[in-house]
Amino acid sequence: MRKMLAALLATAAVGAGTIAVAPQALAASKNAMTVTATENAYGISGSLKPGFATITFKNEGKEVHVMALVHLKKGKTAKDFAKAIKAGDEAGIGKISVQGDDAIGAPFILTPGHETEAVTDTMKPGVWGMLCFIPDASGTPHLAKGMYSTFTVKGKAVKTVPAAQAEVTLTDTGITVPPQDAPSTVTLKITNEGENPHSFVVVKLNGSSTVGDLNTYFNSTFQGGPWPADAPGEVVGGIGDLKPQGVAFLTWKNLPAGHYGYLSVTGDAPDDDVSKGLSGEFNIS
Ligand SMILES: [Cu+2]
Repeated sequence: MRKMLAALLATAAVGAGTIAVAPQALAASKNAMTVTATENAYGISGSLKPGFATITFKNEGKEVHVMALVHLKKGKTAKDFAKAIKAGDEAGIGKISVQGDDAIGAPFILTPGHETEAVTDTMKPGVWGMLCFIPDASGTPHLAKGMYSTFTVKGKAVKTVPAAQAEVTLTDTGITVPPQDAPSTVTLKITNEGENPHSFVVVKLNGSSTVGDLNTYFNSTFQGGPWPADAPGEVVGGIGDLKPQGVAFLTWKNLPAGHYGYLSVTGDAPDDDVSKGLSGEFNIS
């Protein structure tokens, strides 16, 4: 668990940016699912087909929550998933899942009071499991308290490609973002040009805190339970692992002006993505 946590908020160099594309409205999509996290459960509304699918993740609780996804192997069911969770069998969950299928750039982690939206076109049909491994104040992972669920992806693939106003590129050694301040509402097209999966998590930094301060806080100081008001920052959005050559679209809406950071939370220290340069800071004006 400590290792999984370490993988979470792991940070550096920012290259020159790209941007362009006139702002366009995101095409209305009916292929959408909303996941609402509280202590300690998920509320899921909507359903997903393959193709371009919108996943909205909301944290309406007092603690940090993640929606980690696994794609169950053909023939494996919600019952098999629940059995492995109840047994506390991390390896068992791995055994019934298709390795690598989860690196789709879906929403991943949020601190309380935030909401994020991502569009991915790489969800394969079948049963998907969702779980939260963040610990409560006593160190018990939320999944052991019932924070897991399943949903099914089925039907005809949706081909509507979202419009984006800016681009972010992930590589194995850095993240390239537009050089200028970001708007309070935007859709980013995120492409992984590296040879390994990477993630893109967006944080709001408090006071003079840096993205490194928040990363260290999460990995070393935070022990679970309610997210403290005096933490170096908050996780306001982003996507989890995105496979090489993968593309995902991340939307944030009405984020307040301020100082922000981004980081890939993929990998375990000392080989985590932050140590390899995948983090940086920006302003929303
Ligand atoms: Cu949780």
